[in-house]
Amino acid sequence: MKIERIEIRRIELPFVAPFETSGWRELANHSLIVRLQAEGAEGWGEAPVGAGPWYNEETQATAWVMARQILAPMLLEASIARPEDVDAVFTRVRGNRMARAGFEFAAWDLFGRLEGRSLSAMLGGTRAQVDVGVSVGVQPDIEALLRVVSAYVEAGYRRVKLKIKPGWDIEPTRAVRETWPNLRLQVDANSIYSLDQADQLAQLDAFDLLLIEQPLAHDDIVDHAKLQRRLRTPICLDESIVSPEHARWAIELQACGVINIKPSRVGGLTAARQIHAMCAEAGIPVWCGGMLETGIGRAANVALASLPNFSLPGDISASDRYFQRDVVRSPFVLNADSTLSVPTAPGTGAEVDEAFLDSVTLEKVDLTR
Ligand code: OSB
Ligand code: MG
Repeated sequence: MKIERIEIRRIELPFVAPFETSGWRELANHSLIVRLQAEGAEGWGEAPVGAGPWYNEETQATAWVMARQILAPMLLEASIARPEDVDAVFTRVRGNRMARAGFEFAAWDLFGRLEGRSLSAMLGGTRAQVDVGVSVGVQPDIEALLRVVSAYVEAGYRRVKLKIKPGWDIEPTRAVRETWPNLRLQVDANSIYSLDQADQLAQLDAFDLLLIEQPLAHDDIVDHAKLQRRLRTPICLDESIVSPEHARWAIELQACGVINIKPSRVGGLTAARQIHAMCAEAGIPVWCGGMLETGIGRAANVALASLPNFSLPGDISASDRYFQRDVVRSPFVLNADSTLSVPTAPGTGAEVDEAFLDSVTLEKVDLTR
C-alpha cells in the first residue's frame, strides 16, 4: 500500500483541571493528530507530546517539525503491506518516538478499517473489558487530595495512582491508605528522587502499594536495580523503557517488578506488543499507562490493554476525567466494575468529530505523494 495523503495538525484541548506531577503542570492536551488516507479509507493517530520537554525530550514544537519535515515525507515514499512495516520505515530515525507513534497508530487504524477488523483483534487482544484506574496529580494539601480521591472512588474507580515528590509522598499516601484500606493504590514519582533517598522511599513499603513508578532518573536502569533490592514494593518503570531493548535490559538487571507500557513512549504498537511478549515470558506483569490522550489515542491504549499480560489496571480513565468535550463522538465511559469496554468496530473504533477537532486545531498541514 502507498499512503496517498497525510494530514497533520497540532491541537490544544484544555483539561477539566490542571494535572500536576513532581516536576511540571499540564493545562491542556497538546498532541499532534495524524490522519492517513489510502485506498479510499483513512486512519487516525495521536502523538501525545506535552507542551514542554518535561516527561521526555519531545514537545509539540519538536514533534511538529519532525512530523512535517522528516516522518511524513518518509512514509509517503514508502510502500507498506502491514502496519508493522511503519516501524521499519522509521528505523533510521533516532528518538522522537511519540512523533513516530502518531503515524504508526494511524496506520493500524487504517489497515483495521480496510480489513474490517478491530485493533484489539489485530493485536491479539483477549478481553472485552479492561481494568482501569485514575492518576491523581499533586494537590495543594491532604484535605484537597482526600476530596479528589473520594470523588473518583464515588465515580467507580477502584484503583488510584498518586503523583508523589519529596515533601508530598509519605503523608498523602498514608492519608489515602488509612481512608480506603482496600483501595488498589500505587504512586508515581516521575523521576524526581535519587538513590541516596532510598530510605525515604522504603517508608512507602508500609502502605501495601501495587507498585512505585519511576522513582529515579528518566534514563536510568542501573540505579533502579540497586533501589529495587532495598524495597519490598515492586518498582515499575515508565520513562526509562523507551524500546524493547530497554525492557530487556531492565529485566536482565532486575531493575523492576512491573513495566508500564505506553505505546506512544516506545514508538508505537509494534514495539509495545514486543515488550508485552517479552514481559509475559519473564513473568513481569504490565499495564497500560497514559499521556492524557484524546479519544483518538485513548482508543489505541484500550485496544493494547486487552492483551493477556496487561494484568494490572491501566491509567486509561473515562473521557470526562480529562475533557469537558472530547474530539470523538464515542467517548469512553466507566463501567460499574471500574473497566472500559474495548471497541469492536473496525480499527480503533474512534469516530472523530471533525468540526470540534477543527475548533481546537492551532495549525494544520496536508501532504500528498
Ligand atoms: O507519568 O504516567 C505518567 C500524564 C502525563 C505524563 C506522564 C504521566 C501521566 C499520568 C496520567 O500519570 C495518565 C493518564 O491518565 O493518561
Ligand atoms: Mg508515569
